[in-house]
Amino acid sequence: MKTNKRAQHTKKEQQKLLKGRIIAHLGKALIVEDEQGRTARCKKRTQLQQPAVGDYVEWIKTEDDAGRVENVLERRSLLSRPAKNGQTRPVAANLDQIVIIIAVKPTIDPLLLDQYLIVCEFQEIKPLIVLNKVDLLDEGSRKSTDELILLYRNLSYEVIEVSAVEKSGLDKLRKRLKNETSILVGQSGVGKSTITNSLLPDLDLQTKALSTASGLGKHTTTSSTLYKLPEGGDIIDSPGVNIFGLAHITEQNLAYGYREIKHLAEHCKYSNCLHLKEPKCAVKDAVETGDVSKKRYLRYLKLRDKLAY
Ligand SMILES: Nc1nc2c(ncn2[C@@H]2O[C@H](COP(=O)(O)OP(=O)(O)OP(=O)(O)O)[C@@H](O)[C@H]2O)c(=O)[nH]1
Ligand SMILES: [Mg+2]
Ligand SMILES: [Zn+2]
Repeated sequence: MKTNKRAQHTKKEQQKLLKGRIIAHLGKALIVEDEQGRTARCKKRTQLQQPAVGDYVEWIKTEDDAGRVENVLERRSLLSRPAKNGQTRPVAANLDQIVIIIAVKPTIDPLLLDQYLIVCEFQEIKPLIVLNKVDLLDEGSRKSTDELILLYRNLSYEVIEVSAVEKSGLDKLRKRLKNETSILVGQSGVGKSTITNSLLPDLDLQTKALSTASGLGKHTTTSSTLYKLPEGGDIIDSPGVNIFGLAHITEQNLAYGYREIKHLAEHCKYSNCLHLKEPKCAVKDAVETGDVSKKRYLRYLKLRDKLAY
């Protein structure tokens, strides 16, 4: 009798909706962190939309360290990437900031940089540009890099220079990451994981907890993972692949993704001007006078081609 009661009680307890956050997506498992900082390996309710790293969720415990995600709570932002059949897949949710890492090695790809910035403008998520590996700069690369940085600073984008290996510039970066949820993005090899490492004194611990929770053994950076910063806030280390794209962006929004074009567009003769061959186009005029960078404008045209409007 007594035992029965306890069993019932336990069952009730287990059905209680708990609050948590998705911190990784490993294999088929969703790793949920509860409000006490404990992790559990979860499945999701069959009908539920795919949760993303950073999602706040309601979940129930089905075993000691396992459970099922029942609901995804409202998101304040969502980053997705194109998937098969013209669909999109969520990459990370509830982001405040996208930290775009560039480095001398692999060579900076300004077209990729612009694409990340367009996503930031479009999704209204704060961008931060970080130039890593400054220890590798020589006279030649310093000059071309400075030119590029100046272009973006003149557009009011913040650029921070760091060396994750020499641990320089990291305090400035820490300040900008404090109390925010940020995702690190950029080409493979620019140093996202090394930066993550140098910001987290307890990375080993956090990684160990993850591999235990997932039951997958050693954790590799094949998927995005959320880590807690000691100063408050979180960073998501993402794999270097093309984690998001411009798949569903309209022609007009692509143009607005170039903030200097957006600022000038209201002065164009036509309100729907795409700044191509239209007469009295304020953007093209500004490119002529040098007020708008020709390089950026050409990249805008190149992206239009790529998206085949
Ligand atoms: N010289 C120098 N090398 C660095 C620096 N930061 C990272 N590296 C090296 O760059 C290489 C790639 O670094 P990762 O941190 O793995 O790059 P990642 O961006 O995480 O790459 P993916 O996970 O493939 O997307 C490693 O060999 C690092 O040691 C730096 O500040 N200076
Ligand atoms: Mg990595
Ligand atoms: Zn125009």
